Amino acid sequence: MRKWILAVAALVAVVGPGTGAVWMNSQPSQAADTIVKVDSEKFDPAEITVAPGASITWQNTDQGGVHTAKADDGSFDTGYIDPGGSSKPIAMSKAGSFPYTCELHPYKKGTVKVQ
Ligand SMILES: [Cu+2]
Repeated sequence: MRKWILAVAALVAVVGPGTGAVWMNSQPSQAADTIVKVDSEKFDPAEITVAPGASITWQNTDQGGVHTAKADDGSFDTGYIDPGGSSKPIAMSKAGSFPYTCELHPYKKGTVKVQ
């Protein structure tokens, strides 16, 4: 009985880490999904850095209002994001620093850095 338990423990020890590695290797695309939260007062995080080609999704955590994320230079615009909803993933293809605001609440400022 004790031998049997030891055999199972050894098997778990061998298989466990390997399984973890396989799981990690099967998730490479997840790293490209970056989420910025937006509510009535701020973008969170207000400044974010992503690699060229990565996508950002804005998530409206404000249950009471519509918000947007619109680049000052017009390079991206989420359009209206419903309360509790999310924008489409927006691909950041061009390198640079892109300040943006909420079209409806221009005092909210954020920056996307692509590098
Ligand atoms: Cu807003």
